[in-house]
Parts: sequence; structure tokens; C-alpha cells
Amino acid sequence: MEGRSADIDRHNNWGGCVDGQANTNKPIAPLPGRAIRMTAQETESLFADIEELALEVTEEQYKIQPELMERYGRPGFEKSRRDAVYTLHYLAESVQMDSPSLFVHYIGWLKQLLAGYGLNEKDIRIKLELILGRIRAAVQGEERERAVRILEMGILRMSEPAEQPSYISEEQPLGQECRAYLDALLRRDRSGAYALIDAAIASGASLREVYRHIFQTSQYEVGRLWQTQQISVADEHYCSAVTQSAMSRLYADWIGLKKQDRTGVLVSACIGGEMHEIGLRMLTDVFELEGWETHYLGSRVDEEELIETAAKSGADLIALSATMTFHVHLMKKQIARLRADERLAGVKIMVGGLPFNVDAALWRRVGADGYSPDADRALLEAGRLMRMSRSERERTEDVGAEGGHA
Ligand code: B12
Repeated sequence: MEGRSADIDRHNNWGGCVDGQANTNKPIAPLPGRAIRMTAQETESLFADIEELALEVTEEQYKIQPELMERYGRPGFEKSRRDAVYTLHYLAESVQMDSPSLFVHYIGWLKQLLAGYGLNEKDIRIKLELILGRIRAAVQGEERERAVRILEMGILRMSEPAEQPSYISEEQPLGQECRAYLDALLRRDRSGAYALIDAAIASGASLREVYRHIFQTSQYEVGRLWQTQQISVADEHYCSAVTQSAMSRLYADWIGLKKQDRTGVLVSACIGGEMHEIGLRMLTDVFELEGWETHYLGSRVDEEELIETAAKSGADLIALSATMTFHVHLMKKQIARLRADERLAGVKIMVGGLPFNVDAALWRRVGADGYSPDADRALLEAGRLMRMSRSERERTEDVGAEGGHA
């Protein structure tokens, strides 16, 4: 699966163009054409050509529902094909990681996204069943069985509700402040938003509380509002930009303050073409606040540069972040490369981001030492990993000492 494109990031076709009036009673047989190329030995090729598979499946869907072309024309076909590409990448990642929840979560998300466009779930179901037909027609093998099972679970998920309630609640700590902050952002009132943060801090909220309960929660809510068509992409960009500036604005209060003994050295980076960097930046800030020396590399970091930075900075811990599920296999690859470098022997690796929050066992499958769902809990996890490192070092020293004595 290494061969499949990792860079599907640049398009913007969520919600494509699907027809809410589709007739799902029509039987969907496996497609007659080319079955997916796969042999028992060569399971990697199940998703070898996602672009082509997406095209074939979309063409077949348009044959079953010719009204789609009448209604949406060629641009609609192209959007629908791109959506199929995304779906196949999520499926591929789910199969490769043996993590049905990644795909099932994606289907729930897709269903809600399309509902925001006023589209009906039946059309996604037709697409999924066409993909299922293709995969069933592939040569038998463990990976095919897994793909079939995961797709069937995804199809079942389609019939369940998908509404995501608001992330902001007055009952949560700083809930009212978070609501007021987001309202200010959506009014494009940046100064008002800054003033609300200052007021929260003046009334005793810690920086960590502001990060978690105002910045993080409002960003999650921004995502939900975008997904359900309640705000535009421009609104989302504005909110994210102001929140980043609000974080930077607070640096004057704490960056460079004299620290207690250094806790450790952290190097942090996003994986592959991952563009979601705010969560990792928050995590890095929280570590720095707690006395860590931090090296935040942000998004789109070259693999080699990451390894070099970790080696030269004397990293104790590397934090890797992925938000888009189709970056998870790159995470696994990057971790294997870090492990292969002798200079990094003993350095602990922690992972996090949306897919790891969806499947709490995924961190082990990418070969990490630990995971945490948020910055605060990441500090505790880092403490555990540092204790583990210390006892590993002590064991090695004991063995060395015994060897010397002998
Ligand atoms: C802002 C944003 C963007 C910005 C990012 C800007 C930036 N500079 O970071 C831009 C516009 C680039 C963007 C692009 C896209 N986005 Co976007 N985005 C968001 C949004 C609204 C907020 C992200 C954020 O700031 N979250 C706040 C931080 C604090 O939370 P966090 O990332 O979860 O981080 C915390 C924990 O996860 C954890 N953590 C994170 N990393 C690590 C690492 C370690 C080691 C540990 C221990 C813990 C840890 O600690 C963090 C702090 O507590 C989210 C909504 C959401 N729910 O997150 C959507 C969201 C993530 N985006 C989404 C989508 C679909 C996209 C696009 C595909 C849209 C498109 N059509 O182009 C692209 C993909 C780009 C890419 N290749 O990466 C979807 C993903 C859905 C899914 N099922 O996968 C979301 C969920 C929106 C939604 N509700 O639909 N996005």
C-alpha cells in the first residue's frame, strides 16, 4: 500500500454531488469489468490504483443513476469521483491498520457532512456497495476479507444517526467564555476575542485551561459548524488564524521565563502532508510551560530533517501528530525510520490526533510508545515514558557494570 498516493490533500470536494433521490432497490452486482488486482501473495495491490477504481465505480454509479448527470453535469461527476477517492483512501488506511473504527467513524462524518448539503444517504450507500462488489470480486486473501468486513460495517453505519452535538456547553469549565469567544470570532471581532481571553486570565484561569477549554473547544466547534454548512471555509480560516494569534499574543507572558530544572527535550512534528498543526502547537506550548525544552517543527516536515533535529537536539521524546486518517500509514513509516537511527536509541515516541482519538489502540499499531487524547494528558503520559526510559537506562547500566566486574 506504500505505492498508493499519500498526497490527496489538496482537493476540496467533500460532499461532492450526489443525488438524494437514488433508488437503492436496484440490485448492485459486482462490476463486470476489471476486478481489483490482487493475489494472496500480493495483497498490497488491493488499493494500488485508487484513482482508477474511483473512476470506474463512479461511472458505474452514473449508469445506475443517469439522472445524476442530468442534474449535476460533468462538474458533479468529477466531485463524486473525488469523493470516491477519499472514501477509498479511508478504507485503505482502515484495512492496512486493521482498524474498522477509522472507516466507520469516517462514514458517520461523511453522512453528517452530506446532510448539511441536503443530500440523502442512499447515494453514499450505492457507492459503497459498488466498491464492495469490486472488492468481493478480487482474489481471496486476508486483506480482502478485512476490506469486505470493514465496508460492511461502514454500510451498516449509514443507517444510524450521525448528528454531532455542539462541543460547547455552559456546564463545562470556561463554557460561557468559550461561547462568547467563538461568537466574537464569528462576528469578526478580533479585539473583542482578545479581551475575553484577557478577562478569563485576569479572573484566574490558567493558560492551560484557556488552551484546552477555550481554544481547543472553540476550534472543534468551528469544525462542526463548517461540516454542517453553518459557516464558510473563510469563517473557519479566520477563526483559526485569530486563535493562533491569540496564542502567540500570550507568549509575552510566559516564554523565556526562568524555568525550574529542565524536564526534558521534546521534538514535535506533523506527519506527511498534514496541515492541522494547531493541536500539536498547543501540546508543545503546554510542555514548554511545564519546563520542557521544545523544538516545534509544525507541518510538512521532511522525514530526514525530523530525524536530524531529534538527534542534534538530544531529544528525550518525539511527539508526532496526524489528523487526517490517510496519514496514519506514514506515521508508521516515520516511526520505523526513527527507530532505525542508532542515535535515537532510547528516545520515546508519542503520537496523537484525531485517528488516535477514534481508535484508542491505534498507537500501538504504528509502533509508538504512547498516546494521549489531549495536551494535558500528554504531560502525564510523557512522565510515564520518561520513568520508563530511566529504568531502561538503569538496567542497561547494571548489566554493563556486571559485565565489567566479570
Ligand atoms: C483548522 C482546521 C483546518 C485548517 C488547519 C490550519 C492549521 N494551521 O492547523 C485547514 C484549513 C488547513 C484544514 C484543512 C483540512 N481540513 Co480541517 N479542520 C480544522 C479544524 C476546524 C480545527 C483543527 C484544530 O485546530 N483543532 C484544535 C486542536 C487543539 O485539537 P486537535 O488537533 O485535536 O489536538 C489535540 C489532540 O488531538 C492532541 N494531539 C494532537 N496532536 C497530538 C500529538 C501527540 C503526540 C499527542 C500526544 C497528542 C496530540 O492534543 C491536542 C491538544 O489538546 C478541525 C476540527 C477539529 N475537530 O479539530 C477540522 C478538521 C480536522 N478538518 C477536516 C477536513 C475534512 C479538512 C480538509 C480535508 C478539508 C478540505 N476539503 O480540504 C483539509 C485537509 C488538510 C490536510 N491535508 O491536513 C475534518 C476532518 C474529518 C475527518 N473525518 O477526517 C475536521 C474534523 C472538520 C470537520 N468537523 O469536518 N483544516
